[in-house]
Amino acid sequence: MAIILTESQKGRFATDGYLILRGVFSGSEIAELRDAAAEILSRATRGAPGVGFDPWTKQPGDEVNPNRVTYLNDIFLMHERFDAHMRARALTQIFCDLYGPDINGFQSAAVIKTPQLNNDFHGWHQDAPDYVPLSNFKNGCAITYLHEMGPCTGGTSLVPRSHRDGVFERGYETVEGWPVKKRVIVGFEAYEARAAAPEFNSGDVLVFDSWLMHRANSNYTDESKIGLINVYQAKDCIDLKNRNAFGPANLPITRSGTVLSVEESSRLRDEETAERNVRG
Ligand SMILES: O=C(O)CCC(=O)C(=O)O
Repeated sequence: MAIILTESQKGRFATDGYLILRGVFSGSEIAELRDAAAEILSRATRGAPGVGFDPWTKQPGDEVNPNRVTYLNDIFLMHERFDAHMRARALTQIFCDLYGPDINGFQSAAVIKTPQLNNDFHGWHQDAPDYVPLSNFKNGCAITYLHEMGPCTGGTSLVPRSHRDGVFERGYETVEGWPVKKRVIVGFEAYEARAAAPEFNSGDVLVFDSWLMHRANSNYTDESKIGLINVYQAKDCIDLKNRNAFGPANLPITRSGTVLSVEESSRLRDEETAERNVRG
């Protein structure tokens, strides 16, 4: 179901830096996405390059995620259901409403909070430090929740209105007894009291500006909780140093508000890349 954002929702996104859209995907769509996730998670074995694994234990995980994968990139290349999800009108319309009719892909990933995962090491962060310099602010993320997920069950916390205060320095702290360092935002104390930890239902979508401070929560349940990450940017938001190494980098997804097919996207990316190279 494509949602047309109201002026009030667009205003809230501009002011708060995020929107929560309820029931965007139906039960049957979520069931298909969960099946596709189980398929690719069963193939991701510990040590595979570019894949994140639960740092706390090497014990087997649950049925859908036996190897305790926590992070998987470029899932649109691993399963056609995730390519279709990246092009879903329900997601692309949101970004056309926010950024205009020509939208490119930027990232297509899955974040999995494994059973009993203490995710505090993941830490408060902004995504923008990994992306800048960009030529404008028209870059944002949609998380599609495949399960009920909240403050202690693998949801996402965020700090409303933290997105236009700049790109903050990132730090990494050693915590005694932890297998990995804890990621932090330097200066976060000034924001902590404003943090919110919403409850999400399966099929809900969180849309947030890539400069917004946020965190992936711990999961104190016995089942893996899966969120799909789709980052998009406007065609006129230029990755000035070509830093984006994800598969959807510069991949046209909509043009003039129309969703492109896999073939159209790839042909147009080649054409636009050739044009950019000619212009230098
Ligand atoms: O999975 C989440 O809840 C948040 C994901 C996240 O923080 C990220 O990918 O940057």
